[in-house]
This record gives sequence, C-alpha cells and structure tokens, in this order.
Amino acid sequence: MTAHHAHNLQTAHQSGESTQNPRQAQEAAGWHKDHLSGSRPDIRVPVRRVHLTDGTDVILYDTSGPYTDPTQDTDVRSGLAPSRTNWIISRGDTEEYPGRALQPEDDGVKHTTPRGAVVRARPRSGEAETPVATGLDEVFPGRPRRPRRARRGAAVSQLAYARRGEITPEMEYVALREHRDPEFVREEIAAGRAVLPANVNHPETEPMIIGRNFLVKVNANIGNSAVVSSVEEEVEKMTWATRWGADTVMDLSTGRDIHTTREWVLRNSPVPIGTVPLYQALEKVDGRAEKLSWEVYRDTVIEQCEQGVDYMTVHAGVLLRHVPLTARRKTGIVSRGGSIMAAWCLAHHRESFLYTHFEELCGILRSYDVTFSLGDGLRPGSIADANDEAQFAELRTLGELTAVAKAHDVQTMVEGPGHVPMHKIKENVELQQEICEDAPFYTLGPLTTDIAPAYDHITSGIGAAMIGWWGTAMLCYVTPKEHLGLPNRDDVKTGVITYKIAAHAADLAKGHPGAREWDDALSDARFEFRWEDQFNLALDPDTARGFHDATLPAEPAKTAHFCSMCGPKFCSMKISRDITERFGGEEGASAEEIEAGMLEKSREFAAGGNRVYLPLAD
Ligand code: IRN
Ligand code: FE2
Repeated sequence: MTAHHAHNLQTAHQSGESTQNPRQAQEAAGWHKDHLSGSRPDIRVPVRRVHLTDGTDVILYDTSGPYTDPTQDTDVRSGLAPSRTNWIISRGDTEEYPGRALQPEDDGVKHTTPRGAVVRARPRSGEAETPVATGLDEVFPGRPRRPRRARRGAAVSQLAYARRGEITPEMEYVALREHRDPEFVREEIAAGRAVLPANVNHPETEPMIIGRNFLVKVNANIGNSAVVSSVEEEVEKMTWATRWGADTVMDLSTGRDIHTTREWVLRNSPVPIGTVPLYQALEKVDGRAEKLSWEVYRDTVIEQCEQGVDYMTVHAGVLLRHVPLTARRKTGIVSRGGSIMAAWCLAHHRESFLYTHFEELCGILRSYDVTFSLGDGLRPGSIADANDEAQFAELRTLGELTAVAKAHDVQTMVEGPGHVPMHKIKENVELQQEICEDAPFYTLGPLTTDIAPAYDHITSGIGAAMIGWWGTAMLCYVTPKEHLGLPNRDDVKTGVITYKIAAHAADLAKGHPGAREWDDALSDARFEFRWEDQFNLALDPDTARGFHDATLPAEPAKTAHFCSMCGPKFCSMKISRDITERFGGEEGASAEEIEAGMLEKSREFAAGGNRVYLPLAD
C-alpha cells in the first residue's frame, strides 16, 4: 500500500547512521526509523517504517527526531546536529554578529536560589549518570555560538523566498514529508495560506509546514511555573511530546531560569519551538503589567530571536477600545497575554504598544524568519461567551495585522478559541479565513462544553476535530489538567494522543493524500487478526498492547483469531471472515450465502452449548 514511496527509501542501515543495536531493537519491535531522500543528499526526511507480518510496510509521518527509540540514548548536553546550517549559510543573506550578551541576569528575574536547576543528562551506554549543574552562570554547555540575522535589508523568510519563486531545501523537505509537490508547497507559502516556521538560529529543526492544505498539526505546551518543575523536566517533556507526535512545542515557562530552560529546549528540539515573549517581559518588570514598555518587550523578543525561537504569540489585537466589550462577559478575559495587555492599556489609557509598534516588530521577526502567531487575547473562556463582540472585534484587528505582517514578508498564523459549543464552531473558521485572507488558523481546542474538568482533553478534542475538518491548520492541545494544574508527563502524552486523533480524523474527512492508508492498514490487520500489526500501527502501541495483554496475556493469543471481547466462538469479525473465505472473493457473497453461513454459525454456537464465553483452550 505504500509501494509508491518505496523508490525514495534509503534505510538507516545503508546510510550508516544507526548503530546496530538500536536498529535491531527497532526491527524486533516491528518498525524502524527510516528516511526519504530528496534531490540532494542532505535532504533526508524522517519516517517511521512499520513492518507488517504480511510482508508489507507502512510509512508514517515522524516528529520524534532522535527520540523515536527510547532504547537509544541521547545526550542533551551536546544538543542535536544543526542540520539546516548549510542551507542557511549558503543562501548568503545572513551573517553572524556578537548578539546580546547572554548573561544570566539578562532574563531579569530575581533569583531566590544561588544555583539553577540540575539537569540529569541521559547517559550514553556504559557511562554513569552524571548530574549536570546548569547554574545560572552557564547558558548551554554544548555549543557556544554567535547568533545570526539577515544582512542589512534582506528578507530571509520562507515567505520572501516563496514570493521570489524560489523553492528552498526546507520547502522540498516538507513536500516529501506531506507527499506534495514542492511547487505546491511554494505556492501555498507565497499565498500566505501556509507557514514554515524555521528561525535561522534554530538549525536543529526538521522543517514542517502549517496550512489547511497540509496535514493538520498539533502543538504541545510545556513550561515551568514559578512554583514547580526544573530545566530537566521541561527538556524531558519536549522530547516526550515529540515522541508521541507533537508537531511543535511551545515553551510557556514563567518561573525561574526562563532563558536557560529555553536554551536547553531549543538546542535539543527537532520541532519548531514557539513562545509568548510577553511572559518573560513581564518577569523582567517584576510581574507588574503597568511597568511594561515597548523597549523591555522589544529586547525580550530580540533575545528570543537570537536563541532560535521559531514562532511567537503576540497579543497585538487587544486594543484599548476592545477591553470594555469584555465587561459583561461571564468569564471576562481568560488569556494570560490578553489580560496583561488589557491591564497595560487601562493603566496608561493608551493604545497597546504591541499594536503601535507592530511594524517595528515585523522588521525584527523578518530578519530571523520568526513566524507570527497573532494571539487571541480576547478568546471566550466559557460556552456563554463564545462568538461574542469582543472576540470578533479582536479577530478583525488580527486581520488587519496579518496584512501588515505579510506586507513585511513575515510569515503569519492567527490564533483562535477557546470555549465554543459545536454549533458555533464553523462560523469561527469561516470568519477567520475571510478576515485574515486565509492565513493558517491555530486554535486552542475549542472546548465544546464546560461541565467536565479533568476531562477537558475530551471536551476540547471534540471541538478540535470539528474545527480541523473545517480548515484549522494547527490544534493547540489541551491536557486533562486544563483549568486544574500543571500537566505532568502522563498528561502530556494523553493530550498529544487525544489531539493526534482529532487531527487525523480531520485529515481523513478532508481527504488528505495518504491519510486513509493508515486506517486501511490497521483495519486489515484487525480483520485478519494480526494483533502485532495492530499494535505497531496504533497511535499508542504500548497502551493497546497492554490492554490486550491484561485479558489475554499468552503469546499465542496475539495470533489467535478472536479477542477476549467476544470469546473464541462468537466474534463478528471471525464470522464474517469465515463467510468471506468460504465464498471466495472479497465482497462476493450473496445474501443467500451469507444467510446460509450465519445459519451454520448458529448451529456451531448451539453445539458449543450456547455459551457466549468459553474457557480458553490453553
Ligand atoms: C492557541 C490558540 N489560542 C491560544 N493558543 C495558545 O495559548 C497559544 O499558542 C499559547 O500557547 C497560549 C497562550 O495563552 P494566553 O497567553 O493567550 O493565555
Ligand atoms: Fe479555559
């Protein structure tokens, strides 16, 4: 079923990049990490190649960088290979410069403890585990480097290249990843219907694309808060999220060591990293919104551009005149960034500095190719407030800003809600597409009901599937801890898996090329009782295998032609399979033949004592 990609394949073994052991471990697990090659040797698109027991292979999209295989050690102290560096340098339009001195005090946070977090690097095989102190005097041990930015006057964004008719290696890479034509990718970026977030200072990233004519993407949020969690935990959450399929990760850290945490996350991340620079700017003014200024904000943005942040949420649509529109809401302003900007506007009774300095901000983002994610600071925080005047007034401002950003060659996507009941979701997508000239929509859920705290990954997963189907390009995940607490490792996995389901359901409904092959392969495996194949094709093989083994742990049970739900003799899949086999052909059985087959099954069942559940044979 995936033979049409076979000519592109080059195994990890041929390219000599994997050592034997992890490869063998992967083969034993029924899959291995593979690469599709492009027109030049340095375009190698990672895929997960699943080996089915019927001899065929299925090739799945892979976001996990080096974290695919938990048996393979990665040393977070050295960071990932900067595989895009040559592409960036050979374009000849950027240059290194001294940059801002990245001293610890630069993050402006009052540090209450003398040392920073302790990062426990995963040891290489045979090496003892060594805690690495990431003191505040140490930014990142792996690779001292100078930041890079556009040469004077140059626009170095993928949007600028696309408009000039240039297909970059990044575009070719995503074309292979999405089974699309490189020229189609270029056109979508040039039209502003898709973005390819790839800061020139994040050469470690594996290019990906966000747009409604591509696979629906999932973002996972991580980030420490002032209260809990360390650098180590955040790096771990990032690698864990990408392993389960997160296409981008946002570092929303607000506590101590924001700069250091972000540096470790970036240097180890194979996916684009997003941030909300306003959070760090607020820390620099001791958490007092009214003390914020354009200058503090601008310096924070530059600091993050130099580190390699790929996209930034900017709540520039919260205007002074919008704030009163939220007064009669049930839940007011729920966006953190939105409430900070509303507080600033009211304190000064002036227009938002993000809005008044927006063109200057475009100039900064354009010289690093950082993508705008225009924040929805006035998104509804409850079912009652969905689609209200405050929300749509902000959306109209975001439309205006999208046009400004695009005029400056800055890639732009637009954020959306929030909490929206099912019958009001479609209007959100239609309005956003109309007002923002088809710029990619990136939504948080939406939650389709407010009654289920602790299950908001589900209340929002429903909305996410619907909004994705109607054209939302990226879904911001919601974990079971939403509204309740900081997600841990298990919550991150649950959130990612839930959102991968929503995104894939949307891809299927949209008829994305290749999306159905995955379902078909799994259905075939299920119908043919190839249990191992079912597990290996599953979004979450571990849990699927675990659930199966909990009731039928014996090894032979995995090839047995029944599952524990119906027992050996009374399985609908087995009955219809027997009929298919008996009468040959896939769909050949006539109504009479099926009737006869059913009758025979009924006799077999009666002969077995009319018992639904039989004791297992062995
Ligand atoms: C996504 C869509 N709408 C909001 N988001 C995400 O919410 C955004 O990308 C970022 O991760 C977070 C920002 O939250 P506040 O500051 O708007 O609450
Ligand atoms: Fe909420």
